Order: sequence, then structure tokens, then C-alpha cells
Amino acid sequence: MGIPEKIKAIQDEMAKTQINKATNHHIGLLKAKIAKLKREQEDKEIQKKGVKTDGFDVRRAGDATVVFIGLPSVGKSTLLNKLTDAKSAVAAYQFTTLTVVPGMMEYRGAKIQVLDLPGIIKGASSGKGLGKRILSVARSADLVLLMLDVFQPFHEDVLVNELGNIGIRLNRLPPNITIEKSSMGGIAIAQQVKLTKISEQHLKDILHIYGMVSARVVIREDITSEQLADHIAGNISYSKSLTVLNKIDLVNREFLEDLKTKIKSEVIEV
Ligand SMILES: Nc1nc2c(ncn2[C@@H]2O[C@H](COP(=O)(O)OP(=O)(O)OP(=O)(O)O)[C@@H](O)[C@H]2O)c(=O)[nH]1
Ligand SMILES: [Mg+2]
Repeated sequence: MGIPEKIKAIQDEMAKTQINKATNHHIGLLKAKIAKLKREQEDKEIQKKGVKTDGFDVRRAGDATVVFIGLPSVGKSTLLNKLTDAKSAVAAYQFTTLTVVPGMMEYRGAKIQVLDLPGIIKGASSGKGLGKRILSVARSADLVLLMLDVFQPFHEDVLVNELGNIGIRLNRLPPNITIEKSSMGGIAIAQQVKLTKISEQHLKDILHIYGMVSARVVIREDITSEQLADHIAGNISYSKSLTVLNKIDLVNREFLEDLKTKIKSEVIEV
């Protein structure tokens, strides 16, 4: 069985498992196994191509870099053109922008590089179209600007998920843990805080999935199993993000106020 089939088999098993307290542990391990397989697949792709599957080539400039991530036609290029000296093509149809378009914005003496990107769609992270390359640009950005259209305000989850799938975590810090492999002695855990989201056994099981049988683990934060798997798998980037709700000129105040009670996170109206 190849890696994609293995992933599929585990996903099928997850779909069949009811989520409750008793199965939490099991589901957590399955997720860790998937994370590990995905990483192996990524490594394989890199080996095959000989180069890292990096994003578009853009020379970083200025004091900080901001990238625009959003579905097609939400108005990314329009905003770039307003904020910077760039002239990125704007049109009423989808997928107008096909490559990275950089612009430079000056704000209180700071030069901020703004990168306009092609729109992404659900499934972008699994390599549909240019998806992966587009998303990868966000990896080294100082700020990811998630852009939503006022008539499609619930797409934030899609954007967060797609970025998450390629290992970009938004508005989160790396987990405060250290794992040092040792040659013998099993897994020794030093807990500086009480773990409430994961049991000690579960933690050991996840380490075993990654082939660690002897290690010294120091935990300084109440972590989840996902955070643990992230830490072991490595290659995760942690970026800051803001969410913009664009095209608010098309609706009235009442519509907007009602909408904002339904959106989970805070948004900046543009
Ligand atoms: N009413 C209104 N229309 C806007 C606004 N921003 C952009 N538009 C329009 O929305 C359409 C799409 O704008 P673009 O800036 O090309 O959108 P994009 O997100 O760059 O699209 P892709 O490059 O295809 O991903 C164009 O017809 C714009 O004129 C806005 O704030 N208000
Ligand atoms: Mg565009």
C-alpha cells in the first residue's frame, strides 16, 4: 500500500469512529499517524523533484512582508493597488491574478512589502492547481491577511484549513516543550504544568508512532495531541494573521451588524 492509500485507510477509519470521550485517544493517535504519513509524502515529493516545493520566487524587500490570502475575486488586487504603488490586474472574473504581485507601502516610516496572490480554493493544499505554491508564500510572511467578501463571509475556515494543511498555524505560538532523544531508559516525562488535554499514555503512544522509544520530555504548557504531533513532525510555521471583510460598500449598516454577530473572529471592515 502506498502512502496516499494508507492515509485514505486511516481517514476512513476515522470517519467510522464516533467521537466521544472513549474514542478521543484513538482518534488522536490516528491523526498523529496521518500527520506522519503526510510528512513522509512531502519528503518523498521533495526527493523526487530534487528541490523543495517552494512558493513563487519573490525577493523579500522592506521591513516586513504581508501576504493576501483569499478566494478568487474577493478584491485582493484592488486593495493592493490602493495601498501600494503596484498595478495588479483587476477584473470581475475569477483567477485574474496568476502570479505573485509585489507592492510597497509606507507606513509611519516603515516600508511594508505587500504580496498579492492568485485566489485559492478549497483543496488548494492538496496540490490542486497552483494551490500549494500560492499557500507556501504565506510561510515566511510576517503577517497573513485573510480576505473575505461581504457576501461570502464564512470562508475563513477554508483559508485557515488550507494553510493548516501545509503546516502554517495562525496566531499561535510554538508549543513550549522540549524532546531530547536518549539511547535508553524509555520515555521520561517532566511535567511543569498539569496536562488536561492529553494523557501521559497518549503522549507516549504518539512518540512511539514517530519511532521514539527513549526520550526526555519536558512539558511547560498544557498541550493538545495536535500540538505535540506538530512539534515532533517539525516544519511547521507559526504566522500572525488578521481577517479583512471586504466590499462592505455593497451592503448597509444593518446587514453588516447582523453579519458580524455570525462571524467567529474579529474582522477589519474595508
Ligand atoms: N464594490 C466593491 N467591489 C470591489 C471591491 N474590491 C474589489 N471589487 C471588485 O471585485 C472584483 C474582483 O476584484 P479583484 O481585485 O480582481 O479580486 P481578486 O481577489 O484579486 O481576484 P483574483 O485575482 O481573481 O483572485 C472586481 O470587479 C473589483 O472591481 C470593493 O471594495 N467594493
Ligand atoms: Mg487578483
